[in-house]
Amino acid sequence: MRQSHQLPLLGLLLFSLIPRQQCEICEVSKENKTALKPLIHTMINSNYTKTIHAANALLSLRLCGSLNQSQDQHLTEQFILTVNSTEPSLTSGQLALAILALGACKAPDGMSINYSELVKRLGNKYKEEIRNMEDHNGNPLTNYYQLSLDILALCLFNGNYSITEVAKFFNPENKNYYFHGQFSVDTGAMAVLALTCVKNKTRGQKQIDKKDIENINNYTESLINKILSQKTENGLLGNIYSTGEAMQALFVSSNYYNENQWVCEKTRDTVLTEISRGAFRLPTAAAQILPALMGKTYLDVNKDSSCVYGSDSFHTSTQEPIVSVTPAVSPSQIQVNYSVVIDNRKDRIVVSVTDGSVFLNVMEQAQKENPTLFRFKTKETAWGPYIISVRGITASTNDRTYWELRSNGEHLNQGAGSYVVHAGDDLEVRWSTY
Ligand code: CBY
Repeated sequence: MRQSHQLPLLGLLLFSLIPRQQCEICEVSKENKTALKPLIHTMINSNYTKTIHAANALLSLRLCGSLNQSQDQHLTEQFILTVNSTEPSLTSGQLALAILALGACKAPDGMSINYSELVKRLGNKYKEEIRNMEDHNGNPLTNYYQLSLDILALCLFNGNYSITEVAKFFNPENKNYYFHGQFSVDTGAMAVLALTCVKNKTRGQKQIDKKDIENINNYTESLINKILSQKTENGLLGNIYSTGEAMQALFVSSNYYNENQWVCEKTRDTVLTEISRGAFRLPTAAAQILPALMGKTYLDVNKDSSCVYGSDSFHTSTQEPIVSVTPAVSPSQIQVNYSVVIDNRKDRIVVSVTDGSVFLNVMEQAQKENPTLFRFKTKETAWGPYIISVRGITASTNDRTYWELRSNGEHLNQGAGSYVVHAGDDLEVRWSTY
């Protein structure tokens, strides 16, 4: 055999001997990319109740190169204005997400973003989270998902944080990773991304305590195992809404698990089926699943790398809406049971709502019929309305209390504004601790 023929073979042999890559991905093939169009369409054409709730979508769209240049210019410009005017009232995680979105790639021409100021403010918000944990029995102002976002943004944008503190707080046994004793895959995934960034950054730095690095390595491994232990038969990680970020976590830590522990393609194909069933109609849901399907992770955020721009096929609202077919006949009424449960007391009402109503509509109807028993208040979030209080009893992160949504005895995976009720459902809001 001539040498020129041997070279490719030798290359192949060497390649097969290389240990598993740091980043193992299974992005959607070129031919299947059209399956992702509804996600992009949802993110671009949604009406966000507040611009800050578009942070996740902007991050995702910019990271995946799904905008054209003028869309990027327009959306980023609007977003900068919002961040600057609302910054004091943002939670730490909201500001972290905003920084990630703005710095996903190089800012459009003519826009100056004062990253160091934003990052300094994020550092302060992160400190307030830690202070709250010290004062309130280890409970942060928000939650560990947001603390992980904070660390991720501080790490990627050269902010201040203590590695020793990270190594102390992000122990997988910490109660903040669990709701009702169940490991939160969303939270664990975000923590893996944050810890991976921190670990990557310590490479080559001599003054770092070896013990901290060892802990961070062990914690990452344990978090990955916990995420994989929540794999369902059809390949989802946790539930459909945690799967995207869990995939990102698995992409960046493939040296912590074996090939036989996770078949990425199976997860991806289940997600693609769920897209066609309309599971990602909320822009935030779409935003959190898209990067993984495009083979991207939040660790790819880089304010100095040029943005990639796609075609402008999603520019106008002339695009067909994804579903929403208006029925010719007026919708029929259905009856559902609705209860407010506080400890052993249960107040029940039967209400009639139009077919296709969501949980929130049922609560509104009950409130109308009996405000004394069924009055409630909501707060807008990136996932839609969150029930903060019922009958004057208000959820509290310091006490780890909240109003849990249940249907037919089961904990719901969707919020009050999304869960479509069925005739005869036994709906419940239950005063719970997590
Ligand atoms: N984002 C956050 O701060 C939220 C982090 C998150 C882990 C989030 C899920 C995951 C994500 N990807 O964004 C989260 N939920 C948290 C932390 C919480 C707690 C909020 C209080 C706190 N400590 O900050 C709490 C109270 C445990 C909680 N979620 C409650 C609920 C229920 C809300 C009910 C209500 N009162 O309105 C509900 C509906 C569960 C229930 N049956 O009661 C709920 N969460 C759900 C369903 C969800 C998923 C939403 C899915 C959907 N399609 O709507 C979720 C994605 C999410 C948002 N919660 Co919480 C988890 C999932 O199912 N995979 C950062 C910020 C900047 O945006």
